[in-house]
Amino acid sequence: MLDRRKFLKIGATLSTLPLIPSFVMGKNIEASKVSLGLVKNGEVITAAHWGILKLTIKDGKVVKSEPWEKITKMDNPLQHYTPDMIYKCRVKYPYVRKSYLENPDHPKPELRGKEEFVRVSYDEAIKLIAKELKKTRNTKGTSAIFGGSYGWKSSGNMQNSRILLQRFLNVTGGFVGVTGDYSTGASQIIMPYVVGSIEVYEQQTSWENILKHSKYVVIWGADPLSTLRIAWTSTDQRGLAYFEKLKESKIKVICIDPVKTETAKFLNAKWITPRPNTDVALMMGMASHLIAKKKVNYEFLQNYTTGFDKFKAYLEGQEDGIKKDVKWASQICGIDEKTIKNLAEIFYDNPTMIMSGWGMQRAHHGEQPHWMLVTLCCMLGQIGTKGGGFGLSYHYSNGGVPTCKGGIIGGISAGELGIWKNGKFKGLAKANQTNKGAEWLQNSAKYSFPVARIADALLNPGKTIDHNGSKITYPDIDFIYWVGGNPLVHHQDTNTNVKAWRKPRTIVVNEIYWTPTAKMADIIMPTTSSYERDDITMTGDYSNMHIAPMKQAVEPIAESKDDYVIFSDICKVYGKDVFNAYTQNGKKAKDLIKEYYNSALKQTKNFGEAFATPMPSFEEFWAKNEPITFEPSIESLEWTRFTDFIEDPILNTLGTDSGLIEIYSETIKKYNYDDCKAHPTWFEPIEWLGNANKETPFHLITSHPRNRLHSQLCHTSLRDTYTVKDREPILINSKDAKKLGIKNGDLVRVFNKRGEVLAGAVVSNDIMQGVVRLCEGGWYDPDENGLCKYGSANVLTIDMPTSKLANGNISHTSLVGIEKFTQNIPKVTAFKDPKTL
Ligand SMILES: Nc1nc2c(c(=O)[nH]1)N[C@H]1C(S)=C(S)[C@@H](COP(=O)(O)OP(=O)(O)OC[C@H]3O[C@@H](n4cnc5c(=O)[nH]c(N)nc54)[C@H](O)[C@@H]3O)O[C@H]1N2
Ligand SMILES: Nc1nc2c(c(=O)[nH]1)N[C@H]1C(S)=C(S)[C@@H](COP(=O)(O)OP(=O)(O)OC[C@H]3O[C@@H](n4cnc5c(=O)[nH]c(N)nc54)[C@H](O)[C@@H]3O)O[C@H]1N2
Ligand SMILES: [Mo]
Repeated sequence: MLDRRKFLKIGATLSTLPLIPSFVMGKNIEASKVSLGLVKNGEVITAAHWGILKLTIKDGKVVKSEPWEKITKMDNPLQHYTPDMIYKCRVKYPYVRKSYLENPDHPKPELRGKEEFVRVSYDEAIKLIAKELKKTRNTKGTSAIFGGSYGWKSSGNMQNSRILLQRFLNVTGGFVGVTGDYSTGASQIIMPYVVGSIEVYEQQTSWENILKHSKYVVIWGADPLSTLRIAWTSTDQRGLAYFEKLKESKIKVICIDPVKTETAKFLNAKWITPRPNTDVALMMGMASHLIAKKKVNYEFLQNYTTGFDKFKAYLEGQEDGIKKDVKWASQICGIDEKTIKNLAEIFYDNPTMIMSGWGMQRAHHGEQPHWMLVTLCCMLGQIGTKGGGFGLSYHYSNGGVPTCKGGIIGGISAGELGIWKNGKFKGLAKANQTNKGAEWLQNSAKYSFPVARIADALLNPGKTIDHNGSKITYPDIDFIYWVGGNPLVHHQDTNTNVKAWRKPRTIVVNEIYWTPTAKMADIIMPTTSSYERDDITMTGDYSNMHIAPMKQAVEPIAESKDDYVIFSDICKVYGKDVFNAYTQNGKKAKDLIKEYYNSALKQTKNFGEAFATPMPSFEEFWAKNEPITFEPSIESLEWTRFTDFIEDPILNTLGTDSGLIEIYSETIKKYNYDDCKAHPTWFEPIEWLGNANKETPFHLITSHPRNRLHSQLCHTSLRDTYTVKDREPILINSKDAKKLGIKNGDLVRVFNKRGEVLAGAVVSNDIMQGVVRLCEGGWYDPDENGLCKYGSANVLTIDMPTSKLANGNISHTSLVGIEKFTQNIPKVTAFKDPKTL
């Protein structure tokens, strides 16, 4: 059973609380006027992606950081480094790059990332941003202003930097945005064609069902013990607790992954090692075997799917003369024929839940693996049952943890578009009005492009690309405003990306730390961390388990300001009207936080007397310094994905063209793409072990780092626990290392035609031969020749789309060479401040 925590009967315990001043209880007080002051000595509750935290404060400094509740035996080290998140690597003042300050019209963009910064006053910086933004808008139009600003920012529904930026760019006249994301670029586009929903961000069959009904759990290309350390809002931590229960159960676990992951080790799983990017072939071999063995649920295929016959013809070689049988599959994926057959039969003979991660769809032709997985699962016929089928989000944000009955808080919105005439603000466009603003809104959709095409777009304005059945023409971007993300680290092929980032006239970044992206800016605004401001968040993403106060713990560091304040202040330069539109007539952060809380409160009041978790007033909640915990309902504990469709496929059709699961898509056929056909297809990736050569014999996998959130926390002393000779660790098989004369702890150079990085060798049998793993998110640290001294994986990856359908990134597809580094060892400088004047 779920760890049922004691109910938080806040109302009942409130009277014993001495710390609430009586005025707090009064009605109709503006929240921003209710200040309890900062705690100088004591404890404060806040939250981060890595969970609800309890911070201990001594003499106004955070000295300790722990999880607010201990749910599992596993430690989550990300929770302990809050002091470093406040005090290390901070951007303390506003800065402007020297040439930009001297002449913003000829700012020498080729010097970005190399040149000194000049410290300026906050007011000067604000005025400069407003002036240059206006200039770009007037001379180049709205399509020259990029506000896509992808990134994981910090938790919090109010201080949501990306939305705050977009709200600001909207009110000042609009911007160019992006579609999709880096996480599930391929799957979120293909899945709607296949099952009518995106799947990747959806609640999964309840863990309670799995523990009761599954005989096998297959973890296919996922490392939930690592990736469940965080969540988009804030983790409720229950996903890890369920994996602990899985370990205690009799359920057998199989991990299919080139790496023996932490999860595989923890669960004592059977480890199957396909060559990277060949899972589609492996699944096709299994499918052929099931057909040969007559272990196919034809009734399921008949009732719930369309197009199996055409796919079967492809398997049998009727399209291309190649039989995709077990032998064929084995030659491609490197797994012996017997194992492929065994796996297929185990899946068919037992209630089997296949949990797939997303790494394998962040690969060339990344649309195929999950499409093929669904096809295989249709043949097994277990979709919609309590212990079988597939799930694409058990490894992420605690999918499968039952949804709680409670209130859901509101959040800041991107707002409405400002209408301007002859440089004057005329008010806000309402989305449903057919005025000029709404027109732009429609046009702006035309200018947004798939997020992972950013470098391509910057380098090739006006280029037209195919995307998901339509054509997109890149805008001519000349002004970038980035907040809450680290694109110089997160985007593929860093050397090309750096060239792209030297194209626009202006780049403004709000950052907390001197990240590689901050160092590439023209104007850098020092931003508070979430520990220096008030906010509020839910946890769990799917479970909606808690409402957590995120209380300011310390004073802002140096001259750092909240994103909300920075944007409000730029709006002021535009005029009072714009400021009022942005801030809803001067609302402070705390007023908005109270509004968001109250929208949840209102929902729970409608549940009536019987509701188990009554919410107190905002003022009581805030003063109490404790999260609210909601409880799951009986229905959600027993919830099964796809069950309605399975019970009645005619009444509860899927959102696909046919209403059924589409193994063959007539719509995709009409697109007539050479790189994404009408049914799951095996395509050779651009780089894989099948075309490895002497120069670059290894397939590089760039998994998500267990001890960071991407690049976040890289600058903390947690880094000291995993680096090798100060560098990002690279996992290499012992036999491969021996051949190359590389020993555990050696400094190595990893390279290909796109770039080179230094890394520290971790020699191990936890990775298959021919594959190396360098996790994404290491801070890019180029020397004068472009060698990354720290080991940022994207220096080596390919900046190419998955296909014309989804245009996702392919960060798990690339070949590299690796050798012992024998030259003079350069010092890592990624975590040092840039040169300033
Ligand atoms: N090779 C390779 N590359 C990958 C991936 C991969 O698997 N392999 N994965 C991709 C995926 S799935 C993702 S999601 C991306 C992640 O890429 P990002 O989301 O860009 O990575 P983060 O390191 O989380 O960057 C967040 C930044 O926001 C800053 N920040 C935090 N809070 C605030 C705030 O309140 N205000 C402001 N102004 N800034 C703030 C942080 O300091 C940090 O620099 O990486 C992608 N890149
Ligand atoms: N601690 C921590 N947790 C995180 C994140 C983080 O940065 N740190 N990032 C979060 C985000 S934004 C996202 S999008 C998710 C990402 O979640 P995922 O996309 O699932 O994570 P990855 O690490 O990219 O890949 C998962 C596994 O796939 C394996 N793999 C790679 N290529 C292949 C292949 O071709 N075939 C097979 N079978 N396996 C393959 C890798 O070895 C790895 O073990 O994680 C989230 N959780
Ligand atoms: Mo992601």
